[in-house]
Amino acid sequence: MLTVTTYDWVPPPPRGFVRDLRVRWALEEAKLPYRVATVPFVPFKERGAEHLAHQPFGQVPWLTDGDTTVFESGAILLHIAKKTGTDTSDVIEWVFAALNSVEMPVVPWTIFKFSKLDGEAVSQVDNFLDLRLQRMEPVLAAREWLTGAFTVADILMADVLRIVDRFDGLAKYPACKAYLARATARPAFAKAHGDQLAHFAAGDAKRS
Ligand SMILES: N[C@@H](CCC(=O)N[C@@H](CS)C(=O)NCC(=O)O)C(=O)O
Repeated sequence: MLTVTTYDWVPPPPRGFVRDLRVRWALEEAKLPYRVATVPFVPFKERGAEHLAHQPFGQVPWLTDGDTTVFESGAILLHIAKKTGTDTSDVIEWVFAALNSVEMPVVPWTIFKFSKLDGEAVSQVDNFLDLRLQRMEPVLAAREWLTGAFTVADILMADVLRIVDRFDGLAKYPACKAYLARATARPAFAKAHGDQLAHFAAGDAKRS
């Protein structure tokens, strides 16, 4: 049995975006049965040795598959792709592109958006992200999915673009927006997203 570990609860803002969503989505697409386990959402200093043994940065998610435990959402999705024989070179390159080329500016960009900061550093990160989206736009205008069929690379690229779209950062990029709409219209996304929201709502109930 495969086990995805996430937090037992998070505050409302990250709900629907916690990265166990990527893992749930990939497992739903692959039709692989899995269970969800939790670690307590506590301040970093209180995260236990068991948590750090699975995820050295004290984050989530990680996946347990028999005796194997995998952290980093990209590595987990490649592990799932390997199980389904879809870990081809073009998939691997787009997995890295999603995480290492597009998500790289998205993370600081999102921090700036949440904190409503402005200034020179913010403009530089805006420009960095724009450069990546300007290149993704013709790529996604020319194809339905990154490598022909829908794969884990699309899950990662779409999930990264969801973060940008949350702050309306795709307004100038209609092909990116249309690709995101195609990806999130998939039943496996709806199931993964709904399950994550229900999971954290159940966490609310346990806390009250
Ligand atoms: N590169 C990691 C990032 C993991 C990550 O950012 N996890 C967030 C939840 S989405 C987390 O655990 N945040 C709490 C923290 O960093 O203390 C991955 O893709 O798995």
